[in-house]
Amino acid sequence: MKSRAAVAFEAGKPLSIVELDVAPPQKGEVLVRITHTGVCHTDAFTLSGDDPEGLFPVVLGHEGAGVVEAVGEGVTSVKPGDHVIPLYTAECGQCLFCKSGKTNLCVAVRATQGKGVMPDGTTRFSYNGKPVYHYMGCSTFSEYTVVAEVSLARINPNANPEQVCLLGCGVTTGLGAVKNTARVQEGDSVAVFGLGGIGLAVIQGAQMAKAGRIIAIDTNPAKFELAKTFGATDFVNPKDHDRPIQQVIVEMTGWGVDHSFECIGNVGVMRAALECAHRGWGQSIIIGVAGAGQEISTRPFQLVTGRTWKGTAFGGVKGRSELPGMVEDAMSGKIQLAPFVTHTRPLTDINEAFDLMHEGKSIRTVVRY
Ligand code: NAD
Ligand code: AHE
Ligand code: ZN
Repeated sequence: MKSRAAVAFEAGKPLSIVELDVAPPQKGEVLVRITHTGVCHTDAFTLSGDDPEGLFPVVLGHEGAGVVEAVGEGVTSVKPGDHVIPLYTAECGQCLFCKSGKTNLCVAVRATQGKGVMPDGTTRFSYNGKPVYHYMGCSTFSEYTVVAEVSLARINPNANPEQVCLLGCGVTTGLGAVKNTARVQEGDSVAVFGLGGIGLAVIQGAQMAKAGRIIAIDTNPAKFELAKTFGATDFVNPKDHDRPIQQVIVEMTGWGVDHSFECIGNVGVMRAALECAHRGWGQSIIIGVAGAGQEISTRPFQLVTGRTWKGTAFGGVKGRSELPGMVEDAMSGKIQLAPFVTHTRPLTDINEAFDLMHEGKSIRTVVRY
């Protein structure tokens, strides 16, 4: 079948709107009609050419919502007409990782997913007879996409897809990082570096956890207003200070914060986030994704004196088990999604979503088909 899609033919170039060929879903696969997709900074990161797993040509996009159109052989957990959110972190329930009860990092399809292909090693997308790669097991920048059955969460059909698509990545990652990875407790102090979709979701999560002080840090002060509505109590622009930002945060708090979150993908800021964590017990959670070849560093003394460095993928959330409930929470107002959707665009204008992100004007642009 034909599908309208935004294809990244080359790194660093705008996406091209084309008609792709999409092959039918094979065994264990599902054809999904995407109705809405967010644009996350990770899409821009991979498009930039900095992603070690980046492959071209590719259909990017991993923050979508849609409806099942058809299922391949042996698929039992979803049927045509079901409303779904594609998952870049699958949940098979069978692998060592799923069974461990310790992590959401299912490996059922991860190896082929990282190579831009379906589990049988081939692609379902092609253009002019040549294969086009899949991305993060989702490829939501195509109206019709094929994903593994284990990479789909079935959700309430009455949910607003323009909003709940953000549970496919950004909002879930931020909320989960607070709840599952950091386990923020009532009264804890929190510092959030980077106030995009991820950082603002961390702030929302911190408020839900009844954190005490929530320090919001960004070089773009235009982000502070929304951070305040989500519950941030203090606002810091590193550009207003002539000393290291970790020093500023430690001076503000006495000994540093209980939890810090890096939501940018900047290894220098990751160091600052670790070093503003409280002596003896503070922890820092890396959420941001850094480019090929980049590494983190700090003085080991920072860890010797009780700080912990952690990271999180998709906020530690198991998508098939937990996303349906998070969708219900969004529908009942327990999770706020509307403020994240600062812009909407038709597919034809998807490149504007990237421009708005790079200009610091948007939190999330949601693209509709
Ligand atoms: P975004 O571009 O919307 O937001 C980033 C924010 O960081 C912006 O507000 C920007 O002004 C701010 N910033 C940039 N440099 C800064 C600096 N030096 N100091 C302070 N603030 C600075 O991005 P996003 O969509 O919110 O994504 C954030 C990061 O999280 C990206 O690296 C993305 O790839 C990553 N991410 C990771 C996961 C995961 O599961 N680990 C999930 C989603 C996104
Ligand atoms: N491909 C990159 C790593 C990218 C990365 O870390 N992705 C995050 C999700 S970002 C969502 O916006 C993640 O979940 N990672 C775990 C995983 O299994 O991919 C690289 O460095 O190779
Ligand atoms: Zn993302």
